Amino acid sequence: MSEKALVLIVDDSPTNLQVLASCVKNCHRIKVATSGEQCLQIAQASPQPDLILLDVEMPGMNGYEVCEQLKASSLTASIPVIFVTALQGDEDERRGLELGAVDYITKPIRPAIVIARVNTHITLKLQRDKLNKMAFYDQLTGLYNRHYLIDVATKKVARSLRHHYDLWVLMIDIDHFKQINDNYGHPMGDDILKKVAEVLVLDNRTEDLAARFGGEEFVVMFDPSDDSDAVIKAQRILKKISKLKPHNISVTVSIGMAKVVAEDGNFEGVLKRADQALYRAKDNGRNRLEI
Ligand code: GH3
Ligand code: MG
Ligand code: MG
Ligand code: MG
Ligand code: MG
Repeated sequence: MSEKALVLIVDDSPTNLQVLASCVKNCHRIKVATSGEQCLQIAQASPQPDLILLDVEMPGMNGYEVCEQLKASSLTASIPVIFVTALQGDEDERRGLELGAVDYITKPIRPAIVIARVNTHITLKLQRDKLNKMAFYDQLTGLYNRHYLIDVATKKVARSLRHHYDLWVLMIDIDHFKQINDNYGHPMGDDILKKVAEVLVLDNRTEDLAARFGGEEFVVMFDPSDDSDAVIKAQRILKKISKLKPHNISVTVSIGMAKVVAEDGNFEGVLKRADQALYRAKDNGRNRLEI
């Protein structure tokens, strides 16, 4: 059996809605929509459905148009769609599958088959979600991982160079973290990594990026209104972390910061300069920032 999920059932006929709902509702939570337009609205809102059962023939937008729009938006593209329709022709089915639907069920429906197919696709969807989460996020801190950072940061740097707006990179490294591990144990070290990560997340605006670069090193990227705004943000992070005192342990970080310039060429270039600045911050006494 698949896990309990949220299924959106879309059909203009109340009778069809009822029949489909009675199939699915024992296994899953359901939402219903009576038009294509309503389906798009519900699909975008949180919590998003894990699967959509979609009628084809409806007044207003038909199911094919709805499916096309769902697949065109990054917000809804990963929601599996199963057409449930009276259209029996090969051509109709081919069209539905080509538009990105995972399955095509014809009416009159056979409840046991509907449930089996729904469960199969929900299992696959939830597995895919889990894999995506593992691919993008650091398990310990919940921040983006290095792999995702490099992917997104590369694009961010290219965009900032093309459109000539400022983009800053902070390389943040916990001071004497090895001693913290040695003195208080690795599990305590892990907890401190989480607490430091929380500060970075809370300080961020939604468009900023915070990632765990590795071990006890973090990268933050953001586009401030001006250079002093960038320094203020870095100082604020320094101060917030030094005031944390998790478990009454004194924890500080050093920050190296760099603004993307054309000579950097790419993310690797600007990251190298942020890393050099970090070395200076360490050399100059730690718990400080250098540009
Ligand atoms: P510095 O101020 O020069 O940065 O000193 P440091 O001790 O922080 O630097 P160093 O690079 O020598 O040590 C980093 C330590 O971070 C060593 C490693 O055991 C620890 N570390 C890396 N990843 C983790 C982790 O996931 N959990 C814990 N608890 N420790 C980690
Ligand atoms: Mg219909
Ligand atoms: Mg380090
Ligand atoms: Mg080190
Ligand atoms: Mg360190």
